[in-house]
Amino acid sequence: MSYRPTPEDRFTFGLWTVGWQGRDPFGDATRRALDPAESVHRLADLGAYGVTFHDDDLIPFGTAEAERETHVKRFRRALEETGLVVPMATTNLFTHPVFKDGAFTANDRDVRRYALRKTIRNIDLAVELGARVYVAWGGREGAESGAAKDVGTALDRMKEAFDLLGQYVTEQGYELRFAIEPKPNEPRGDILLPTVGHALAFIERLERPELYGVNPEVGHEQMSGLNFPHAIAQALWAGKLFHIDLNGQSGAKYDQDLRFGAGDLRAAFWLVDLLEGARWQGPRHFDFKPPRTEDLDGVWASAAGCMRNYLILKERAAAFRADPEVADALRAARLDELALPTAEDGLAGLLADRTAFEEFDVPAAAARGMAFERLDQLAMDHLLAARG
Ligand code: 3MF
Ligand code: MG
Ligand code: MG
Repeated sequence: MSYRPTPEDRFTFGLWTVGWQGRDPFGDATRRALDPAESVHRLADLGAYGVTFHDDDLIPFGTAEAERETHVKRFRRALEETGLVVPMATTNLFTHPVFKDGAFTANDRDVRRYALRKTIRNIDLAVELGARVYVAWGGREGAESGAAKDVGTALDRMKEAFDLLGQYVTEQGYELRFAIEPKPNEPRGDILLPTVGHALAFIERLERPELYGVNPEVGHEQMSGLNFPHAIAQALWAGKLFHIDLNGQSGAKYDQDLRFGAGDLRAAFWLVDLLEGARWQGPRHFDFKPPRTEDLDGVWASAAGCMRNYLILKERAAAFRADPEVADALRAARLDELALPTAEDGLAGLLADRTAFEEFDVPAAAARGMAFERLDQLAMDHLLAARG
């Protein structure tokens, strides 16, 4: 297997990922700026399928109206030359100081109105460029101190914002759905809608819940010490996985945004196993940061590594699932039994069944081994290519 990506693999990258210049809270940029058209060409050469962007990645903040089209044209030409597509776009509501206290939930009402207009303006462009998903990451929606944000009221404003955006796309007849991206902290001390679970619960309170899903990011859930494949499994179960941000993270610390496969490799293996097993149709989108130690060659090596690692893990997961010994171990671990309804005989049947309680052999059931260790070692062997 060559692990060479092709557009059929549906790998996409944010312009801001390879374009990250390495500026962090402690240090200046270590790399020059990349022209979006240059990134499009380089990513196409590497075998990517598409690119995504924040409004400000494409059209620098404050660009005069007359100049906007020049940037868009250049980008569009690069897309045409390479065949790359734009499945998703998003709004930068976090870099400019005007958003220092948030956008949709800023205490200042005029900032909230401005944030909505900035978003709507980019939604028009996103649709024009063919995007079907619009991501919303509320990085500045939060607080560093207790009384500064009335969380219930802020959630009212968040709901108001998403309902207005839903109304806008409905009235325009756009085929665009929203994907909310949770993150627990950074840049705010605490961010609203911190995990996939919070976002899923929030969505059900919106006026048009069917328009909204989630865009979970590997490292963001892991920053809270959560199991990312489990979050994705629940989002899939709820029919709410609209998009995904793939990257790497080592434990609960700052948002490392490592290339996919770095960091928690076992979580990456189970994630790919889950996505491929579910026949996930959406793009495999990378939201990573090539470390600031790298020059531009290192940036492209890092981007290529994201795709290569996905393909390696896809192959490893397929080998795991195809192994007859794994099938046997899955049966021994009674996964087939988990798939059976607990009470297909209904509540009355359950209550009438003496073997379910009065005659249930509790000590025997407690003594049964689950055989999970053999199963997990088989997974480890496949992950490490230690099974021929
Ligand atoms: C920050 C992020 C964001 C979002 C992006 C929307 C800058 O940790 O993950 O990247 O992904 O704003 O897609
Ligand atoms: Mg991140
Ligand atoms: Mg992200």
